[in-house]
Amino acid sequence: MIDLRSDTVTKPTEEMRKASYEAKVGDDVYGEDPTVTLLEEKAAKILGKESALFVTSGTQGNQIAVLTHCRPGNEILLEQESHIFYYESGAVAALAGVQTRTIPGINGIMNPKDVEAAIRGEDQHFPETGLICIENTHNRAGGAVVPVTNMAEIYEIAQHHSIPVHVDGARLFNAAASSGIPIEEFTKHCDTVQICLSKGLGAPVGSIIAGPNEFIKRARKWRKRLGGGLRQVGIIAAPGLLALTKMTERLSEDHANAMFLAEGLRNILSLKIVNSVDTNIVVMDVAELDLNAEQFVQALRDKGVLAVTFGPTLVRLTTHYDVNREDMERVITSIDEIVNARK
Ligand code: TLP
Repeated sequence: MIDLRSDTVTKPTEEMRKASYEAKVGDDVYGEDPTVTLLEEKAAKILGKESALFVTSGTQGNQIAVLTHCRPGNEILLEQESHIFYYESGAVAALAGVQTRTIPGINGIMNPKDVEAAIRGEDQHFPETGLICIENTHNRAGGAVVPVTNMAEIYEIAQHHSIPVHVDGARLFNAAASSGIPIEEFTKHCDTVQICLSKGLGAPVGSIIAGPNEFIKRARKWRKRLGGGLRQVGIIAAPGLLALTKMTERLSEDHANAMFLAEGLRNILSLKIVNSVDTNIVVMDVAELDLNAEQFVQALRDKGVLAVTFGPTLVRLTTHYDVNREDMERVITSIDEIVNARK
């Protein structure tokens, strides 16, 4: 099977498995796990923030950020297709007790004017705007890169209104690799950021949230409340360290594979690539084939390729460390066969 469902499917490398085996560990709730401490220190430095916290998943990291920034009854502003809104099972409502105000973006990019217009005033009828979230790269916009300039404009507005900004940077290293701009140029335009170690970077588990010392201290308490205080966590932090230090440089290979795949698919008439393919995600529309996305995904599965539906007629293909150029060629051939069989 060629698994293009997500970059979350990558298996840890031999080096990661060995690092887990050899990791120095201790009880991290006592602050005694040297490996996770090293990972948190390194991550804070790379992300240009005072402190960082290891969490179990991107969802947990985003939720801890919302819980730490907001109070129940707050309103948070976020792009209408953002992961926090679309894919986190309503957690911001269920856990933090905040309501969402969504802003339609173009390619995942919110117009700073729309963000400013959505910030609430003093009227007693209004909820307080507690947080602005930006997602970069933007998953449902097909891995689109949100430009540093857009983040800077939104951050300036947020600071003017004393509202914090959180970046869901599950794939922020992809944004940095694609644009050739260092990651700290992105992260300097937010208060807090969440990055995933277990997507394109290949670690088996884990995310990082980074921000000011005082924020991370409170976030640590929220992590504990959620049952995320872990003990000999060095076992899983050790692969995370390798992900952070050794895997970021190679993300451009995934981007090149996605571009190659998109090019091949563009040559197939009656298929439409609907995203800009900035990074490792290709989204195609199969409407013209008279198939819905589910039927197309099943047809692909029958040919040994795994993909996910992304809308009634949209299918997402994601490249990652465990697939190569040859796999891309096979996927193009398989899709070509499915399309030809419909003629
Ligand atoms: N995204 C997953 C699914 O949940 C949709 C995927 O396959 O793309 N932020 C963004 C932008 C994400 O894309 C994801 C995962 C998360 C947060 C959550 O990360 P995890 O899965 O570690 O909770």
